[in-house]
Amino acid sequence: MSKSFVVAVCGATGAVGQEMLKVLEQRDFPYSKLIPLASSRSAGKKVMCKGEEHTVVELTENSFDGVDLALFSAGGSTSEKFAPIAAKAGCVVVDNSSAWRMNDECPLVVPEVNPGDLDWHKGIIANPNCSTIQLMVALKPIHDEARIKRVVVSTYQAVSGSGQKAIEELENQVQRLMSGKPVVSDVYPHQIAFNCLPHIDVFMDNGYTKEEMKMVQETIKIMGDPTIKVTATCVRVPVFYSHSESVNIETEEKLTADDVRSLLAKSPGIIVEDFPEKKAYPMPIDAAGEDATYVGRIREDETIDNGINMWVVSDNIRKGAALNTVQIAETLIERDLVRVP
Ligand code: NAP
Ligand code: 12T
Repeated sequence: MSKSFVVAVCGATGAVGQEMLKVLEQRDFPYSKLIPLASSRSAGKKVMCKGEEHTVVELTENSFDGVDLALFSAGGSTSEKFAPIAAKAGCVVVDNSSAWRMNDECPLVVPEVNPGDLDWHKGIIANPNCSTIQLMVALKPIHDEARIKRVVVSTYQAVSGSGQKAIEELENQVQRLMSGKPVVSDVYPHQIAFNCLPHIDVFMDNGYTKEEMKMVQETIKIMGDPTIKVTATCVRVPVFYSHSESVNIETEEKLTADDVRSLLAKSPGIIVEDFPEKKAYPMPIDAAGEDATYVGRIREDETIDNGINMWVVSDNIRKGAALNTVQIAETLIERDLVRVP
């Protein structure tokens, strides 16, 4: 990567934006200029990247003049309004919100799975939901090998997925409960400390939550295969970083547990950690701060002919958001696609 780009990070003060700056630094992303954007609340604040201090600038309609690439994580309504403005100014947008994911004009990309979809971008590329991304990394090699017919997934999702305020809410509730004080819930509808909430994002008319339906619909778009059936239950748990998923898979062709272990061990972005005799399996506290998607507890489902159960864990703020976004940007550069057609 010899060329350098003017890069804007929109939402640079948030949980995802801060991690984006860290990932840009760790991967030595080739920017010639970095512009951190946020609301007027944070304008003037300082953020760090590659050892240099940058002043946060308020996001406005003129923020994207002369910008090559914009990484958005400032909420759905901000993306809805400003992503088209950025694209119109000739800037390629990689968006983390759910605003553009199901739009037919926008590729929805996990670089290990469907990098080719970047070829048809028209200026706005969507980053999938965090729970979908780690599921796709783990399912793609299995689908290629044995064709997946149906997936039943239950998630155990960290509070960092709902932003900086939710991280503080869990911290505060734990402290208050341990000192005998009543808890306050602002971000979540109920106490999250020492609890589980089977409710992420809003409820839909069919009784599922929007988070559950994102997993169903985004899987089909990313895999490019409308025949894969997914059904999901999404649960918020009192974990700070990394989502965990219990995944039951039914395939067309038979795969043994050993087949799945060796297949996943050689697949990009995956680390297999599956040694029950050593009590070794993926856990959110170990995956936090890491890049890989960890897979363990791989077993044959003994109730059907071709079934596999497994446990999939990844840092929701890194692979689930910031890292996947930066990997999309790197892939755009590799493929010479940093231009709006
Ligand atoms: P957060 O910690 O609450 O941060 C929000 C960021 O957006 C802050 O930088 C905030 O700036 C900025 N912002 C808010 N309103 C704005 C406005 N009107 N104009 C400009 N900037 C504004 O939230 P987060 O967890 O980082 O999440 C941010 C986004 O990423 C959300 O859209 C969320 O859906 C998405 N996300 C996606 C995934 C995924 O599944 N891929 C995972 C997590 C989050 P101030 O400092 O000025 O308030
Ligand atoms: N409600 O980007 O609360 O669609 O964990 C990501 C995370 C929405 C999204 C969460 C959410 C998204 C959450």
